[in-house]
Amino acid sequence: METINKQIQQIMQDIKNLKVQGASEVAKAGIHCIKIIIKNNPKLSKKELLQTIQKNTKDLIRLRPTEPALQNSLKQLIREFNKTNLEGQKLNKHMIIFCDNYIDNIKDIVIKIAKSGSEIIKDNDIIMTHCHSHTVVAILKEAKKQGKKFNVIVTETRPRLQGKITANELSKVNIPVTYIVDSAAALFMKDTTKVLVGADAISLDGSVTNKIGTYLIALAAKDFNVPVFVACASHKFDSRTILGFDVPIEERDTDEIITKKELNYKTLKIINPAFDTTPKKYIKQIITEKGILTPSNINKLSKLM
Ligand code: RUB
Repeated sequence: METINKQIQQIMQDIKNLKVQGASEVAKAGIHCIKIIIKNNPKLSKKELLQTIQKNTKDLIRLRPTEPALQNSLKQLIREFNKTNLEGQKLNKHMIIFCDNYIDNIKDIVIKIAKSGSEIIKDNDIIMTHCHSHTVVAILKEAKKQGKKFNVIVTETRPRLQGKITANELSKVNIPVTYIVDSAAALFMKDTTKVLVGADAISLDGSVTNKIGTYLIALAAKDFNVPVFVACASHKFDSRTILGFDVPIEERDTDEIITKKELNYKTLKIINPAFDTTPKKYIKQIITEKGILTPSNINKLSKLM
């Protein structure tokens, strides 16, 4: 049991410290974590197992509060658990298969979005992207595979520099990349033909929550008439927004920006929000596995879920 607990703690730590990052990967890791719990607790009663799952689900969600994909995935898992009449070993087996299928489904969704999203990439495009989205990288790799010739501008993405991951992954498949600091985005917008970013959450009003700085890039894009595309699986729809709530923005440790040693803290406040929300008027299209939507018809997603 000790080793299992360590394994679960490790997954949670990896999610918290961004070793596992990007909404889709976080959702997959969350499901994987619950799968380990189910697999290693064959002797618990159905009620005890459900309580253990629910407790760990809460812990997982608290790690990254701006992640509906994680929340929706875990909710589906609990729904399936409650729906089935199975007990004991049969229940365990059923839920383990459910977890494996769920993870495969997330992978398939990314492949599907890559296929349809690659259609927006044209020869000679200069695409600006921000942070590291597995979905965006998949689209760009697919477009490259199709023989399209384009360049990508990658912002470094302060404070955790996930842009480095994007730049490396694209360079590895010979896509030309220009790596810039975030504050150079407006300067480089005049050369940009499209902005393509991922998303952590989609709201009922069509706004998109993604890595901090996305909103600023969208504002610059608007000024240069550059269309903004968002690649986003439908399970990132945040149903709390149906009730009128905003997508909560995760605040991270301020040491990610600057350490306490470096500044006089007496009159100073440091805030480190991980995400921001771009209003729908700055977004041209949202590429989902259920089709390419405009922000105005995003409410279709709530019906399709
Ligand atoms: C990553 C980020 C990504 C989205 C989408 O933020 O903002 O654009 O999560 O990613 P962080 P994906 O590094 O803080 O997790 O397309 O992989 O789901």
